[in-house]
Amino acid sequence: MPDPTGGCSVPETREFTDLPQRAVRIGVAGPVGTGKSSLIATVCRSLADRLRLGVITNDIYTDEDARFLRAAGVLAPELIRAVETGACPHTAIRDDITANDLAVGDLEADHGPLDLVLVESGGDNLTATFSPALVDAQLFVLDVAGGGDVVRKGGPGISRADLLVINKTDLAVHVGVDVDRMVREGREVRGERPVIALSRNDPASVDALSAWVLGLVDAQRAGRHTPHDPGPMAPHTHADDHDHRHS
Ligand SMILES: Nc1nc2c(ncn2[C@@H]2O[C@H](COP(=O)(O)OP(=O)(O)O)[C@@H](O)[C@H]2O)c(=O)[nH]1
Ligand SMILES: [Mg+2]
Repeated sequence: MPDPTGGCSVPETREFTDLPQRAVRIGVAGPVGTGKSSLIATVCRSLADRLRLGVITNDIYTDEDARFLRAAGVLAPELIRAVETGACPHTAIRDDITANDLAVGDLEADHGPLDLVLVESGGDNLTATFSPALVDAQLFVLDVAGGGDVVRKGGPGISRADLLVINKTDLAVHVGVDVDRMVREGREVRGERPVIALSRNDPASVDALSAWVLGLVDAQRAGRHTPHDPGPMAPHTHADDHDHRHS
């Protein structure tokens, strides 16, 4: 009787539930200096005893953020990896996510299983958002020192990231900014999407951020969270690079 498999071995059927669970991925975007690396350090300090964490940083020319986080001692150094984008940061988190996707995959392969990988965008302007193909959810970080009007300047991250963070609220009194107003203006443009006023020196606000992260991880695991695209940046070109266009 002929071999019905034609000599090929038939792979064992695997239940969906047998598949290894991949880490939930959260992207952290926002302008340079708003406190993205510090926020990641805060989340790691707060949740390292509850989640197996990893971090991928993006810098244009260096691995500065990865070195900062390793020096801060928030995770074992091998759980923090840098991607040098070599190009405008939004390219690596949205237009061609290959380097970041591989970095997360390699980190999990080498040190997994992990529960959560935080991906920090190289600081860009108000237009940069992550592709939902790279991260399951994303937060957008502004700070009070950037000015009380910055929420009103809008953009896809401010309006539609899964979470908007108004950071460094401890500085508000020094820079004459009304935090409540910034939060209110954020809520006005974001509808149901949450806004957190954060300072790393304010434990209640750190607890709120940690609760959001844990809720997101739970929702993603339970299939209750659908990654969504905050939307593209406005079409633009780079004046000194005629082949580089985003539409
Ligand atoms: N006062 C204050 N400073 C902060 C806070 N978070 C971050 N910073 C400072 O803001 C600066 C930029 O932070 P960093 O995390 O490197 O920003 P990134 O460029 O967005 O990653 C650093 O000097 C931080 O120490 C905060 O909650 N309060
Ligand atoms: Mg940083």
